[in-house]
Amino acid sequence: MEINHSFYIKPIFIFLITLTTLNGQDNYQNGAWSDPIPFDLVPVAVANLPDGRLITWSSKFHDNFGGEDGFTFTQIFDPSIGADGDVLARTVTQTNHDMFCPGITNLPDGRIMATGGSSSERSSIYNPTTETWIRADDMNIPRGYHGAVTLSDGSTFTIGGSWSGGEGNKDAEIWRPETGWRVLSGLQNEILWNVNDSDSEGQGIYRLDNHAWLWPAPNGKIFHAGPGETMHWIDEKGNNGNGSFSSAGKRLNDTYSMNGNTVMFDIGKLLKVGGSGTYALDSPANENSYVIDINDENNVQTIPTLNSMENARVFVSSVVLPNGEVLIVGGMDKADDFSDTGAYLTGEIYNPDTNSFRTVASMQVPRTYHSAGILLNDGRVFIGGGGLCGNCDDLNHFDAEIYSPPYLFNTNGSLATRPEIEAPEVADYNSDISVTGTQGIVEFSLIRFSSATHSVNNEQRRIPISFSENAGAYNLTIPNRELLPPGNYMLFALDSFGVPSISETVRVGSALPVENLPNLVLDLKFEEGTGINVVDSSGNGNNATIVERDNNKNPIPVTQSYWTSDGLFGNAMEMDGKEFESNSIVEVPYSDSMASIDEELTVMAWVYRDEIEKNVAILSHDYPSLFFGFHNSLYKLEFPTNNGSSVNCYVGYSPAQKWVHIAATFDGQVGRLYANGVEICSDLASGQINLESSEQF
Ligand SMILES: [Cu+2]
Repeated sequence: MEINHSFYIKPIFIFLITLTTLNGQDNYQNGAWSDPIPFDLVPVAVANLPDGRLITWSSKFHDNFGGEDGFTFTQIFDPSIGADGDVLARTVTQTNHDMFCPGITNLPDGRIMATGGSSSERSSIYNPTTETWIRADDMNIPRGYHGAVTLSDGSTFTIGGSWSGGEGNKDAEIWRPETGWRVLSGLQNEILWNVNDSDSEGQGIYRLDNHAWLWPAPNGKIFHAGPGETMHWIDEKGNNGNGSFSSAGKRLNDTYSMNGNTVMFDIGKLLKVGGSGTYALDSPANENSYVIDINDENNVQTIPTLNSMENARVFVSSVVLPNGEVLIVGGMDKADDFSDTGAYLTGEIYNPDTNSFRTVASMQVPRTYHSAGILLNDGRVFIGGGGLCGNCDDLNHFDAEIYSPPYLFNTNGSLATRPEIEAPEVADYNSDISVTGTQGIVEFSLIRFSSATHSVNNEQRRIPISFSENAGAYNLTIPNRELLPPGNYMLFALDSFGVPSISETVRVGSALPVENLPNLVLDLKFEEGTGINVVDSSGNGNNATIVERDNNKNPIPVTQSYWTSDGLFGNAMEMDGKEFESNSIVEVPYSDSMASIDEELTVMAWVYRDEIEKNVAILSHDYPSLFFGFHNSLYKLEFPTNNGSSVNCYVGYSPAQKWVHIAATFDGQVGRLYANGVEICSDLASGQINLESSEQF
């Protein structure tokens, strides 16, 4: 009995030891996956938040898509809870925007912008500080599956998107909080494909302008890398501000690669993987992989990788790692949307030093169409979702998995000790920052906070940072905005074993001011939030005062606060909306600089009207010597000139319950009204603007 017993124990003991050792080597070579982490929705879209958490969302359903009823299921994932992270309660976002299949950008101030998709003209912005989505101004062109990216000046750029809001005519648009959306008529969606692409794409224009790969480049232009055959340089400022473009050649013999992707893993270097010749229809995945070097504008180089990926993939995610390697994960062998047949569970890692791929550990759940992968701020990788197809039960993946890359392990498979760093929260361009930390760090890199859906993540980029060390005190040199578009970055430090730190969040740069306006007379930002003074930021000292008046129009002490923190960006003023006998008004005294307005005038404002019944003056002076605002449902610019002519622009435009950007201009010949960047009224007039009375504005 006893002998038998010991005989049994011993082999089992040896077997366990062997398994542990193999497992250990396995972690060090192949990395390791968590078990699936359950979600209450299919996470189709995902974005990094400044505190390390992720925001994920599906559509107006948690398990399906279709229609555009104006809300979205969202869920926050917190990787810092427990070993594998945890998911917070599911919420429903009401911004009149079904954010399924959007463009996503990470704004310079850390907020997340989602545009178009099922609600094809809408824009919504998530504020991680207040943990709420707000509605932003509508795009001029409705779209879904468009390409979107943050530019080096902080603007959001978008192009294409015939999947939603009608086919074709999806010209580029650009957005700034100060000016709203503006169409770039020189950049039509047709630039995104050539004749070979349209011959290849079995679903026509509906798909040809989908998911553009867009990269702000070291030369300050936008590099369009695919998925069409021909690459382009796009200059959104060219052609008098309407946008211009030129060919940057082809990716050698690569073909149309829809639902493949590119990722910037080093300065001006993109890795291209995967894709297929048609969006769906079981079109086979292609195995063409290249490094595209865009550092020389006149000599864009496409270099084939040394080997191909083991698995040619479509609907694939690429995630750049702190050490410059790229994890290729998910996808399948053919473009069969809403199927897991042919899915690849094995991950592959591209190593830029060897210019080749190797296979690594396999996850448990297929991640095909409608899956999304993204880097976590601790150097692990999140991939979740797949499906969102209603009654397709086993294809709906209400979960995510976390990958720990090999660099997190010792050779025996135990978790490696990670270097530690402390960095400032903000950094400026072309200047140094001081970072303290573990001695002997050999590499620093900044990886931009990003966002992913439908295989595309145009926001992620890794930029290595040069530095010097003095016994754990590091001096890092932050390069220019062309390399680092403004926004939040993860600062990683790597030790001599290649083990990365947990990252520090650094806000790099900020959006450029819209433009230097030497003739700016009055600029009220309404940021004060308290009191009765409103500061003029134009430099002319036209500071304003909040005034209440009695029934005889005499000023009385202000009785209440008209401030709200619910502005489109920051604070705003809430006024009663009465044109005459208003009891709340912001008054600007008459001054030399105001009186100097004579030949030309531009007035712009962001406005949110609760209702359309009232007359609202946005800027008026000694009525009717100047009126800009709303007469009930009419949008209006009116003033007489000094020679008896007058501008009388009236147009039926009465937006309510949403933020709109309104503007009026007069150039000495024509008065014009704009709404969200589109001209909607004009009226000829001659003579000069005549603001002679000394009454306040
Ligand atoms: Cu989709």
